Amino acid sequence: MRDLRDLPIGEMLLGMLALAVAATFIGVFLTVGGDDEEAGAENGGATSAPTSPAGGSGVTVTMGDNFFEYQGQRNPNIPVQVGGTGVLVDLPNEGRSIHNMRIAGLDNRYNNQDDIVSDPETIRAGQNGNIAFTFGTPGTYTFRCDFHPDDMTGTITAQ
Ligand SMILES: [Cu+2]
Repeated sequence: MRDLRDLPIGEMLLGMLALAVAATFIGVFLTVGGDDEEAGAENGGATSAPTSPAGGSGVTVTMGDNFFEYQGQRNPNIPVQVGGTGVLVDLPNEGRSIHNMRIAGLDNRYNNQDDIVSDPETIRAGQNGNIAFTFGTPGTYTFRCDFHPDDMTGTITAQ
């Protein structure tokens, strides 16, 4: 090191190295800071401003890109009571994509007559939909988004 420092070219190289290291650190800090801000904004958007339910049982399931969210749980299980006057679920679409909810019904199969589909069937970005159902038989019923059937799923347990 000593020998290197004595040489003018060695000094220059060390100086450049120090500058490069400093620049890297500053760059990293700037990058990390930027990411944090973006992530915070996204999280705030997803969790804040709950939409007040229009009525019924007051259940709100938020739709994002691409997930269902209920009480902070993604692709949730939603417990409901068997029978009664039924359940009305509000479905605000807080994402940018179109979404919907389709409940498979008693046969646990999609795209047949006992399916229950959200109103409207296609809920656009920023739009509110809902879905109403009554389960007279205790059990676990699956639901999904028709547009993102692999990503957006969940279950309703009637008991
Ligand atoms: Cu979807």
